[in-house]
Amino acid sequence: MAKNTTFPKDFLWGGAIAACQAEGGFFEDGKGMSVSDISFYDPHGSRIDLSKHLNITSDLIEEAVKSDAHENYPKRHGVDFYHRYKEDIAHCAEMGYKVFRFSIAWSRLFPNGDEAEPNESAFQFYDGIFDELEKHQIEPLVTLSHFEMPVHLVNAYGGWKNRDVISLFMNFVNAVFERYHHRVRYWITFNEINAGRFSTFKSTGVVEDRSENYLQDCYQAIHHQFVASALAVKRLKESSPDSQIGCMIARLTTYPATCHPDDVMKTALEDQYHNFFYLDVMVRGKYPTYMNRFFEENNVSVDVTEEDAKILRENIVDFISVSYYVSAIACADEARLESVTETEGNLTRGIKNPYLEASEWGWQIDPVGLRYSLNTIYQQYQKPIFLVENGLGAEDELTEDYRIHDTYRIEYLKKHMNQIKEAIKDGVDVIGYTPWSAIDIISSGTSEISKRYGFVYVDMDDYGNGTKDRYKKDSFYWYKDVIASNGENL
Ligand code: BGP
Repeated sequence: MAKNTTFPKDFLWGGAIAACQAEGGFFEDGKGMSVSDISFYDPHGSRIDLSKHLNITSDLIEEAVKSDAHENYPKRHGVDFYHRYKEDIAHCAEMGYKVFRFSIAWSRLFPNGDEAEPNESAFQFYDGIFDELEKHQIEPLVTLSHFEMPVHLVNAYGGWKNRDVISLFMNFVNAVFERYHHRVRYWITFNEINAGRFSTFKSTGVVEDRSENYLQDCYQAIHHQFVASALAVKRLKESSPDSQIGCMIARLTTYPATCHPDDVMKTALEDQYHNFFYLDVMVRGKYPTYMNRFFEENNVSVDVTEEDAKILRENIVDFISVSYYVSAIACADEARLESVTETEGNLTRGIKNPYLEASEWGWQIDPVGLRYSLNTIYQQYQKPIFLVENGLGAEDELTEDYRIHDTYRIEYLKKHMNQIKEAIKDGVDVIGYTPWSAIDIISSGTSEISKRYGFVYVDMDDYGNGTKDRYKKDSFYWYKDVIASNGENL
């Protein structure tokens, strides 16, 4: 390994997946249906307007729950990680991973979510993953909740807006910690907890056509997740005081459209409301005062009990994890702009930045934005930062000789890794990097596999047809070399 590298010598290089997008195994172990198993694939859907996927109605839920087909619900078959995890983890080991990020599906361990005891046979599957990681000396980085809430809790309880779900989630957390606390050094509680505002159904199970005051229900649900996250910190520290547990947000980086003070002010407020609010609660242990104005102006009144406030105060996280893909633009008065074109991004849509290229899905590619994002978070909290998602979704082509020349993905990752280096030189304590994704998996937003992110290609189409065989992409060999040089050979 190269000497005096910019990346710390114990930097946690790896890759990430999520149970709901990779496992499949929909009919195995008595797994229950999760909110992600409702996500549908629409062959005629737009790639740059995801509104249809975000507006989950009661009719849609009812139709999906009645159907046990998987062709139109691709997350039900995933990429068959359930049966191929040994091969997939061996590929991670071949790349030299130090860490592998994955989630444990709540609806596999507790099919309905309100059972008193976990589904023992589901543990066998996760035991196998931990054994395989141990065999290859790869650290597990486990996400407790990655859009895998049992859909029964949506229909019978109303999802996270119901305070009872906190204790039901803690039954799941207790069962997971009891079984695995001694095998895991790094935990994340909720994947992109700010998705509760922007991808609400997937993240909290709140359904708009069942809400009197939708925004109220969104923030009450997020509050219950804050409390559950803090209780998980408390519970983990009781059994493994040395384990590290982090929160996670999607870093929704926004720039002012112009230097007009109104645009700058709007950007600052959006940063507070959509990023720092969540970190303030989970890193500082209390609601920030700027949210009082936001809640008042939006007719929201979150019920925070004395007990809640005490739990939040006494159980803050050890590290901050973020996903970073894109940046966006905020403008207080679009009439001021010569041209306004909207574009898609992770969780939110925004105005197109004329200085940035975009992917085929409209996601604006902004490597410098990553350095900016890491600096702004670290300046606020001085907590270690784990970059647990970053990658380029793109159409890849499998050649006759089973190669995938994804030079565009290598370019994307190289530019972003260079900016992580810059942030480290700026004094930011970045502890690890798990690009999205270790292998091609089902898109969270559109349920396509065609939006490929992996270092390993999966031979499958958007309906789940194909051999599901794995093929190493050019980026697989490139990343292997990056890890071997601890980030010097970019
Ligand atoms: C984030 C999710 C990931 C991943 C990523 C990319 O919101 O945490 O699960 O999917 O988005 O989004 P997509 O798969 O829609 O391109």
